Amino acid sequence: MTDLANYIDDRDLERTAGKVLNSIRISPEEGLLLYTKADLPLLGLLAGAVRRRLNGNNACFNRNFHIEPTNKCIYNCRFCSYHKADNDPESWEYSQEEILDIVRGFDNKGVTEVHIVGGVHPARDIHFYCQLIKKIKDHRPSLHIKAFSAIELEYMINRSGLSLKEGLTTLKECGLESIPGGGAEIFDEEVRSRICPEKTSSDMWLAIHQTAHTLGIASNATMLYGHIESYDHRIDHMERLRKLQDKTHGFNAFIPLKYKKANNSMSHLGEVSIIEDLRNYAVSRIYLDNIRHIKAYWPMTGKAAAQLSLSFGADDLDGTIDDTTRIYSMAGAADKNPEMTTDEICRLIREAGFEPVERDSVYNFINTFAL
Ligand code: V47
Ligand code: SF4
Repeated sequence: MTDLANYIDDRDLERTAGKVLNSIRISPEEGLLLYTKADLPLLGLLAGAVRRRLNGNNACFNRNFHIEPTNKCIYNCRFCSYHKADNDPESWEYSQEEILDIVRGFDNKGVTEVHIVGGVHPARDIHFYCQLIKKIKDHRPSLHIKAFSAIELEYMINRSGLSLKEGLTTLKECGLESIPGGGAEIFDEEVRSRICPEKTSSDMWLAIHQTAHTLGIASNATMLYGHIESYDHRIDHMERLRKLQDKTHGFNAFIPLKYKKANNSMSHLGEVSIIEDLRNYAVSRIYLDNIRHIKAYWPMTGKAAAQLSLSFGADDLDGTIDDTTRIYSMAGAADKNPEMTTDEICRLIREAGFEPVERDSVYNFINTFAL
């Protein structure tokens, strides 16, 4: 192998790069070194090596749609542009029948997953959501239900007086099959107390995912970055996830979420650059050596940046979406009506030099698209 010393003039960085290329886990200090000292081409090379080891040349996606039952929320996360007060003309609250109408609207489409997340509605409990997912399953049993962030779960389970294990078991029996990664934000307690002080604690977020994993419910994990956090905080966040994943192996994908500034009370912070996004994808790919997939969520990044991120460690573009989510358009994402056809998503992947693969919600491959 080419001597890394010819290309890297920092000995610690050279040693860290050598570890990554030899599949040796890096420490939190070495993760920090990558954030602070490695240039973009080096990060691309290292993340590309890890990505190839775990996922070859594949880039996957699924055919999905979202349902956001309500944007009314008991919390007031400072970065959130989505939640609205009860009497705000921009607030909504769909009944079960209205939600089923959305599901029925996809009856003739080849979607495989419905992703359900929304605000934490004060009056809705586990019975409401159990009934809802049962009705969806009755209507279309093959549709995978990926639903409820840990924040919604904590509230609905708490209200019902059940333990986490009992609450999640009940939801699973009603049809819940996997859990999305929202609500993680940044685990550092001090930062969390400044950006979302009322929200579910980091320990509780981790406990909910751990309990889900032990019950056979897979989940994702997110990290909200590009606001007031430091690189130390990002490493601490990923370290907590890596430790939990060593125990449970229940996380399917990690999704870095870039803070978007429109219409929320942290707007003055601005947004980080695409270079920072790519650096962050790369370090995440390298650091989280035990989470197989890194997702570039294109309704947030935009299509071009999602394409680029495939060369910096990402291997999953989420789904076709079909214009069913508002979280990011309300926070200023360029694409106000996010949707992609299978043909378009395959073209984007191929253009970036990768092989498109349609996956199901737990990452079994359903379809390759041989030319
Ligand atoms: O937890 C809210 C984030 C998350 C803003 O699991 C913001 O497959 C940036 O978790 N700027 C919800 N981010 C969305 C989410 C998600 C998305 C896609 C796929 C999956 C998955 C999960 O959205 C929240 C919060 O971190 N968020 N407001 C904002 N202004
Ligand atoms: Fe509510 Fe989620 Fe927005 Fe926080 S991020 S205010 S929990 S909708």
